[in-house]
Amino acid sequence: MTAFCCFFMYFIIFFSGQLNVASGSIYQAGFINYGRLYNNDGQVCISDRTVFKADSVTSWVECAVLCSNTDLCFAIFYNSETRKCTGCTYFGDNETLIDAGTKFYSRIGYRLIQQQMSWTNAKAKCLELGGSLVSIKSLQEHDFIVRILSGFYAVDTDLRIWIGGNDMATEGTFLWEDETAFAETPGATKWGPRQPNNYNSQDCVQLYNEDCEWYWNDESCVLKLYSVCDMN
Ligand SMILES: [Ca+2]
Ligand SMILES: [Ca+2]
Repeated sequence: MTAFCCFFMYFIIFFSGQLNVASGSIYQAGFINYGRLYNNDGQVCISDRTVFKADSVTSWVECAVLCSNTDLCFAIFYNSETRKCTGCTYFGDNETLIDAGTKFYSRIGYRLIQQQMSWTNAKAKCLELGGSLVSIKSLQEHDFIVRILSGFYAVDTDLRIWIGGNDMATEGTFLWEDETAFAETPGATKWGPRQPNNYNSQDCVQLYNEDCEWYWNDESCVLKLYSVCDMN
């Protein structure tokens, strides 16, 4: 029953991905779409390209999640002051600004590195590419990342992914790549059952899938895994 549930869910995700390729050309294999790209100087989602509008959205990530849950949505405009989020099928040039300060988000936000590396080498790889090993600061961001990873998991059920958390400096105190502590975003963690357990001195945080759900686990840093870079 569990296997069937997974199969069905991943079929839908794969189908959505292929729809993006056909219609938007924003999706790239190995990349997770949506991310800060540039200010929207002169670019808006005009009415016949708008697929939804939402107010009181708390972050661009939440706006991107709304977009990824909406058919035919390939790009977003988000204003962090007015909290307005607009999803569109595409965008045009030389059109009027929606609101000053609105930013356009699309294309590369997170990058899945499909090379198996130790946590330290994965961190170095992200830096080399101009990003950093991903820090996950909200459950919305977690959901957004794993929603796309699930497409890769469908073809590799051993898939486990390095993310930017570790407790190398002080046992039990997990920090993200920007040195902020997990404890600073309470309620935003997604530890798996009985994790973190520091089993045989585990100091690096991975994403893993269990019964169709993605969780965090502390793991030995020398293990060689895929990883996700934040390219923003
Ligand atoms: Ca540890
Ligand atoms: Ca563990």
